[in-house]
Amino acid sequence: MQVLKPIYDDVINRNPNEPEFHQAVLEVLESLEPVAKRHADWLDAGIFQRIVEPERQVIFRVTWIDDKGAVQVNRGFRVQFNSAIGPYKGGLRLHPSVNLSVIKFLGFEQIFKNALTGLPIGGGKGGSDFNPRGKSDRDIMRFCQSFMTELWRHIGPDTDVPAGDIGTGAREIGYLYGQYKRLSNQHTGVLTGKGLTWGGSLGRTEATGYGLCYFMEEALQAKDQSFKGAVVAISGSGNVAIFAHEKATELGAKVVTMSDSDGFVHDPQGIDLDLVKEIKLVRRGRIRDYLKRHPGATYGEQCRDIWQVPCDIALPCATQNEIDEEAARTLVKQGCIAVGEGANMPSTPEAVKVYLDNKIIYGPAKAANAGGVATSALEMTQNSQRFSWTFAEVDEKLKQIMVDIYTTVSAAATEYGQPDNLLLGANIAGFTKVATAMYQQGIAY
Ligand code: NDP
Ligand code: 2IT
Repeated sequence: MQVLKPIYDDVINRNPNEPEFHQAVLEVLESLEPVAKRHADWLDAGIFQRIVEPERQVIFRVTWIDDKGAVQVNRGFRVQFNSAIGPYKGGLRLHPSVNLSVIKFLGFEQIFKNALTGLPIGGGKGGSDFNPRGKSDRDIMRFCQSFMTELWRHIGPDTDVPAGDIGTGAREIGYLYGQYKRLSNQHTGVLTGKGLTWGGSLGRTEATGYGLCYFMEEALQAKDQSFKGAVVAISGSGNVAIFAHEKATELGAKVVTMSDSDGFVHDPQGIDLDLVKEIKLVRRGRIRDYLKRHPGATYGEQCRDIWQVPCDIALPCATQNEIDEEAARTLVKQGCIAVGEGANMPSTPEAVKVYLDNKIIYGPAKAANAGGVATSALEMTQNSQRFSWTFAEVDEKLKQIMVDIYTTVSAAATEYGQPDNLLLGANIAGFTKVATAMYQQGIAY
């Protein structure tokens, strides 16, 4: 990095103790160096400095009373990063590891991902360090209500539209929406991932995992490869992982691993998805329970050892930095030909270098997992029209969006001289759209 190095240094100095945010910014700025060299106008207009600074950040106290009557205090976040091309849009993460750095890295990535969808949505992210694990439905409800009691004044269907992420699924969106409606006296598309009888879109639940497979199938076919007959390793067993498994299997692959934060299962016969759905979605249990019904499978307690299982295609769908350099090298050594990121930033920068050096077909998160937020934008469209599309209509649109993202990203990578580097292509194509909008909208003095 040369031209953009001072901007990166400034990010480090002004945002101390935010390693995940630094990591996400570095990855994008490195890709943008050739863009900065071509665009003196964008440098002059301070686009690069502006895009790494959130437009607004809200941090708030969330107090709630647990089942035992004890007072609990959590911290809530909403980072409204960039609204150049549409209202802020992005999920809410509920996990004890949540802090400002995590929310800022996710919000920053979201800007470019959302631009790649081709739909009018800006970038934002939020969440809390609340730990939903082991909590009763009533605890979850009281937390969500208290969280929304502050958040509601900062969001709106044309301002900022939150959705799900880790720890936030259909149940939480329901409680959040109920509280928003109570406070605002309005029934609007202020959240996505809503229930199907009150404004939700068919296909949103499946969209991130399905979209990941549509994107990867396109990238694989460009290299005369396919999911058909492939052995696939998936990490995670939540929303993204489950529907990635479903679509990969439909496309002819055999998925042999899934995991949660305690460990992973390896079933060489192919993971029984109905059982995983029952364990994780119905019972909210642990993935190790899989062995009770499939004693031929094995269980490993170290999540990262999942990447030692030989596979043709790896789909990390759990969390950030779950594949490091060593895991990436193991994947390559064992014959893995493709990595598609369902999770956000699941690969460390060193792991990404291993993929690129070894000509792995690499689908970076902001392109490969954009199907979820794209379908959220389709939910917003349906809400505005007060109309709903069929599952087949939504799924067809999702598929086309993922094919279009692949085409856009691949074309940008080719234009900048590295046709196989989809990360470079995704960063440049996403940035170009947002930068153009920011430039045209002028500078606020
Ligand atoms: P869920 O909460 O439904 O599932 C998360 C899964 O990942 C669970 O199996 C969870 O295990 C596991 N996990 C979470 N944290 C860790 C950790 N620190 N170490 C190991 N395993 C972990 O979330 P989603 O499926 O929605 O999200 C998964 C990833 O996909 C995230 O990176 C998210 O940002 C990204 N994503 C989600 C989209 C969506 O539409 N939902 C869209 C685009 C990206 P456990 O059950 O033990 O907690
Ligand atoms: O990371 C993501 O893109 C999401 N969690 C989905 C966000 C959304 O608004 O649907």
